[in-house]
Amino acid sequence: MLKKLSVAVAGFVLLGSALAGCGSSGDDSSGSGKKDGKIVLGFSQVGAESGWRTANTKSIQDSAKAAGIELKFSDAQGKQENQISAIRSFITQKVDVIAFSPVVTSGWDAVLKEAKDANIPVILTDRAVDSQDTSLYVSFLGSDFIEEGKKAGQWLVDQYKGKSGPVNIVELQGTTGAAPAIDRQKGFAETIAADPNLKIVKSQTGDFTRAQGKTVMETFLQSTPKIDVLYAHNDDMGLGAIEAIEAAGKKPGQDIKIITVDAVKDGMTALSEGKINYIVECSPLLGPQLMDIAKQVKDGGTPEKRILTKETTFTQEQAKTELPNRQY
Ligand code: GYE
Repeated sequence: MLKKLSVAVAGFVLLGSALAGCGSSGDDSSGSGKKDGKIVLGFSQVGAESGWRTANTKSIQDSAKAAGIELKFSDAQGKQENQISAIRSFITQKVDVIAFSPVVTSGWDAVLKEAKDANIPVILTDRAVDSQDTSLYVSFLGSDFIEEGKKAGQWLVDQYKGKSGPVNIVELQGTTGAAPAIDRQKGFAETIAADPNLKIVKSQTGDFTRAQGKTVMETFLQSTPKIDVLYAHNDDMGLGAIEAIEAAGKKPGQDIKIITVDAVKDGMTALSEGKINYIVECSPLLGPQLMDIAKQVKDGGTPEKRILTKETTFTQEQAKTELPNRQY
């Protein structure tokens, strides 16, 4: 009896969506009752450059599924032109909502204008754009990267409080022109300015990857006889640098103090082993919030323009406690 009833209900829902008849629709079992069918979300991801990014992609895919949202996912392999064509293709496909994590901050105005003209709301996820016209996107969900840089700098200031003599810092920057690279460098530099002994002696991009973190650290080690501190804009570059430091016969975490950003599992493991000294957390788990915002805009709501993620910091001791719970 129950079975027959549910078959009948399913048939009714199918008929209902066939009558509604608009392209991408399916049954809306999530139940707001207002929608004809599934929300279609086009998402353009930066690439797969780091552990953070892999976790971010998984979070977005899993939460789309859980929220009953149809996700059109496109991987730009680190190239802005690929992101622009993915966004154009989402516009052509008339998706309901577009979200993307802009690889760099500049150069988006034209394509964002095209989305706006097509009445498709755009949500910035994880990284910012430098567009003056903020009406080109409905919301920006992600971390405060300046704050992350400040937290990294503050730890260092506290470490060297009351000590004399120069402290030579080398910096591995993220992708040139990317919001987290610009802001993590800014917040850090501003904060360490409190102590004139703290000097950034070398600073170069490692493009957020382990491989480049290693190569650039090798050149730092060759050209700079005394390195006291490494500040890497993400765990992956820090982990690559650790390989270079060990290959040069030095002890990471002791001969060279290391600060990174992200707190992915591999970074937290190195922190708990004493190879990294401090990690500033940056959460990649943006999926659930992104799906909520997508639903909100589809329902005609106005989300907050800036939605910040909650984050903490980890010392070596804290990493030991947190590590077993780390999901990514
Ligand atoms: O820190 C890094 C990734 O944009 C916050 O991009 C993200 C950064 C993250 O490749 O690991």
